[in-house]
Amino acid sequence: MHLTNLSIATMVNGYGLIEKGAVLIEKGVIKSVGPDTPKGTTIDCGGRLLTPGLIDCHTHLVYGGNRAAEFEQRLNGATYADIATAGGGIMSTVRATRAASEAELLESALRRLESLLAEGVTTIEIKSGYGLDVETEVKMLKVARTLGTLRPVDVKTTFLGAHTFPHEFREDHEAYLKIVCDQALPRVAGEGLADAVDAFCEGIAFSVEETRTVFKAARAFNLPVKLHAEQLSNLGGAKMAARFKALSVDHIEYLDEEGVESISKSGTVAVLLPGAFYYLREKQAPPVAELRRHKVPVAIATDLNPGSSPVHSLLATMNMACVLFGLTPEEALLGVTANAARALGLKDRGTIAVGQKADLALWDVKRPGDLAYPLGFNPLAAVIRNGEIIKGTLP
Ligand code: DI6
Ligand code: FE
Repeated sequence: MHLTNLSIATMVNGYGLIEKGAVLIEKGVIKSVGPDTPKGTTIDCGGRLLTPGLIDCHTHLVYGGNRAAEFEQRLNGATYADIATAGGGIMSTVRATRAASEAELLESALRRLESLLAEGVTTIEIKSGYGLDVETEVKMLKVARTLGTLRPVDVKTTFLGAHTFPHEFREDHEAYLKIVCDQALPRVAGEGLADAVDAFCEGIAFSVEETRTVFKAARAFNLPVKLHAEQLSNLGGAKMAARFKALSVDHIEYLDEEGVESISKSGTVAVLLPGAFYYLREKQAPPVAELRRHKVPVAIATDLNPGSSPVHSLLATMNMACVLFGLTPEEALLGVTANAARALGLKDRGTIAVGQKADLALWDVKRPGDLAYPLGFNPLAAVIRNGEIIKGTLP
């Protein structure tokens, strides 16, 4: 397939824009990219914008139940932490997810996945963490894997058994840590159900020490780690994660400069989640200036989850990252392409370059800056995955 008359945002060094460019795809891989050299059969794309397929590198897409009532409670004065402490929050979704069958989880997750795919997403990360017992964690990860066989999308799974302490283990953290490290992890790793391990390091969840225990166990199975860190307070989780060469630290609104320095040294990606910031009406934005100063790669993601971020749009997330955190549209697009790939440890995607997987999105816009600009408008024209058109039509 030889596409011509494109504006190509290669995402190599920023936009890496090639005007009037062409891309040759063979066997699912990008064979050449550069200024127009039309020979042979070509497809004229009418000057449309081509970007890498979008990557949502942090979601909790698989879950049971609904938490709209908590949205109301928060707007009536309760805080996210109040609701969690009273047994709602994550635990409310845990109860619903335990009660749901695999088929039910699959059906509701498919619906959400469709929203993301409609905007050019070709790779998505999905976490467990609403089971908090071995069987339900396994059930969630299996559903996540199945999603990737039912729709044209690559699913990367993350084991988040350390999302919070389930109520039955509220007073005995050690016992739950044993279940996570000695039962769930060996099973999940043994069945190849997880590509990474995550934890929620926060006052209302796991301490830095407890998280370290989980990370040690993950590394023993050769699984890379990532962390929900410094979302509501600065506990120093990101600094500890850097010592484990974490793929990413996510949220990080309260990360201080010392923390930024340590993730800069470890090559860890900073994943910003403006949806959660927006829904929880947080005041403290992540340290964007420090991240820039220390040249930390920044990704952004929906954090799609029923509690803090019922956001089903990566384009809207790009817009929120610009408006709420002051990212430039260029940084926002890097955040859902090149840097999102990096946050998942994927080297074969996220840019348009020779040898990269041909996962591409074609947009009815002329400039890459047009993608983060509107809210609630979807200019997607077509999606190519592994070199095949899976959505829309090429002109
Ligand atoms: N931070 C989040 O954003 C999700 N998990 C986490 O640790 C949300 C969890 C939820 O409220 O269901
Ligand atoms: Fe999250």
